[in-house]
Amino acid sequence: MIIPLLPRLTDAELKEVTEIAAEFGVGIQTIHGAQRSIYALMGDETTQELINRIEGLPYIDRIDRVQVPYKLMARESSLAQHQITVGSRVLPGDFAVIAGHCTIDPNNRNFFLETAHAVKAAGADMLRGGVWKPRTSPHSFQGDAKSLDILLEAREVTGLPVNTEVMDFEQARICVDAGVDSLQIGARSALNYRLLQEVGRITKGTGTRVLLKRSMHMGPISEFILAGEYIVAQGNPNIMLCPRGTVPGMDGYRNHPDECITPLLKEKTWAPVIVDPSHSVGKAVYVPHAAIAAVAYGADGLVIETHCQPKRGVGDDPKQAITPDVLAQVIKEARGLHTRMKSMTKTLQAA
Ligand SMILES: [Mn+2]
Repeated sequence: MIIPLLPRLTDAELKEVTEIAAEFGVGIQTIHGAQRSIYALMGDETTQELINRIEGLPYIDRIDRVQVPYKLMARESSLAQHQITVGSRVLPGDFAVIAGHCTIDPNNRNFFLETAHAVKAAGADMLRGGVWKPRTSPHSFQGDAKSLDILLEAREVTGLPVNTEVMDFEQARICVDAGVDSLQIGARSALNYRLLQEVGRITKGTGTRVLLKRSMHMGPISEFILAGEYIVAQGNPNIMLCPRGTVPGMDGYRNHPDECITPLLKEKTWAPVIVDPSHSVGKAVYVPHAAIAAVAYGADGLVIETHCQPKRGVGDDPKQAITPDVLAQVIKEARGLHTRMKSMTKTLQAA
């Protein structure tokens, strides 16, 4: 696959490139980032003749050939300069924190609003709240569409952008129509390639962020990055990768913590890495440790379950949500460490 880029092509130019590519059975996906536009030729086999034809066009500035299986997510991709905003933070570079309930209790609006104000005061940049939840048991609370109104009300009163999980196309459509700022694809859905494509397709050009969690069943790092590629290939480059622990089975922790993959992800892809320490260790008392470890590994941000009264929460909150007071301490430490890690990384790269 090859990527001809800059400057932005006119309609007539794009039509010409598209027609040439079509002769070789290759499609084109246009992605308009904040800084530049890229035109990705998508096909398994790209012949030298096709490359020569396109390279010969007078308005083509450059063609990048990407050799890894993920073409758009790769460090070598023209999207490598792409930046994503989370509230007032610009990633990569800044450090962003997403915090709030695992699940919004539709019958307890005040809890969520109280948490929303408190996480904002603690320094969070985005509010999380589960409207629909994938639960192991069909008898557990599954979430309620009414909670979306509570989430949007919390955004209104705090000014924080909001993130919520979607499990199917209908939920994604409802959220995009409602202007939800960030869609979360959960660990169980991260291997649902059809959903990844649909979410990428309907969020193209909307500015919607996608927080993609790592499936507990993903092995190689490339499998995680390729899941992100599904979304970006549909035209939405606003993707954040989220390690959240892999298979259950370590005594004492909910899952195997995997914040240690952060430097590997950052070496291979430009997408910001937002670590979820809550689902990784799964107990409030361990969450601050895992959060700070993630920052030491170079994370661009954290997503942390936080509840004003964890014991009265629903979903995962009673056992793993931290309080806004603890969140404030974690954020303070995390921001300081992130700044120090950035200068250390610069020193290492220069050495
Ligand atoms: Mn949860």
